[in-house]
Amino acid sequence: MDNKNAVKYLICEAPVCVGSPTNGSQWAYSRLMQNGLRELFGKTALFCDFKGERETVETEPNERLKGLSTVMLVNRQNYLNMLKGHLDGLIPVCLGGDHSVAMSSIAALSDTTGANGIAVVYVDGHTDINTAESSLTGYIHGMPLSQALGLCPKELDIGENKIHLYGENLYIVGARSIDPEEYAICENQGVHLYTANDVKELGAERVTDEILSGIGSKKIHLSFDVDSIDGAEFPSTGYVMPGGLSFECVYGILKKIIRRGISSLDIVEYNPLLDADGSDRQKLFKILELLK
Ligand SMILES: [Mn+2]
Repeated sequence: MDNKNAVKYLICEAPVCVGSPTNGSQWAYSRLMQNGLRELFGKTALFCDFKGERETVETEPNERLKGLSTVMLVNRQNYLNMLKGHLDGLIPVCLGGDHSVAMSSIAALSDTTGANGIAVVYVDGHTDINTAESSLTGYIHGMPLSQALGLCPKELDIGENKIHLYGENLYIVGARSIDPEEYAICENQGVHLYTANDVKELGAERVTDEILSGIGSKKIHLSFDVDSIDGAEFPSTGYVMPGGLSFECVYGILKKIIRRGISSLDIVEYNPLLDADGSDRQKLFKILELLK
């Protein structure tokens, strides 16, 4: 029987927004804390507030890797926090921040398990698999998956190894904004790509079953970007796009994967500055309840 008082999670704040073009996601964790995050978990979680400077001055503005020094400052600390969670036998949960923080979350699981032993389920409206060369914008939140696959320049290195994940163990779900070069990278790397349309056609149930059977016994890092949900249902994020999955559909996918058992989790790109009435925050809390 589960001990309701046993500590199970380490909730880690990863406050960075400059890996994206939109200000605000760096406040997601503090907004959730102000509204009952600690109470939701009770004694089952420890909390790791971000320590130290949140932003650095970009001494050499880098158009190819925008916000590089701040992105890496936050990722280096997130790596250590997530690593500590794994070493203490907890499930670390990274609350971003923009999606650049997935670089360190994936690296922490990989460095404690071995790249061969992990799979990533990436629920996102984008594929986030641009390299520094293929990116049209230079925003690092569009690159964490190519970084994990070892395709990015050394400025983005994090953790002990260059390659943290193999493409055949990467499952992207719900993408609907995909650059042509990203399709090519997915194909070359053997990535399993289920677009939003694929999910609508096949059904969330079948897609999730396929993914879990492909993953087998590997450890799962689940990375959830709120922009996988249609913009009409979850507008508090940097890219509000139509054609997304319904909240109910995304909730069902996350539920099934969490029930199977995950080793770590990201929740990213929630922007509380765009959520005046708190209705999207309530949706996030519904998702966080799945961890109870
Ligand atoms: Mn993303």
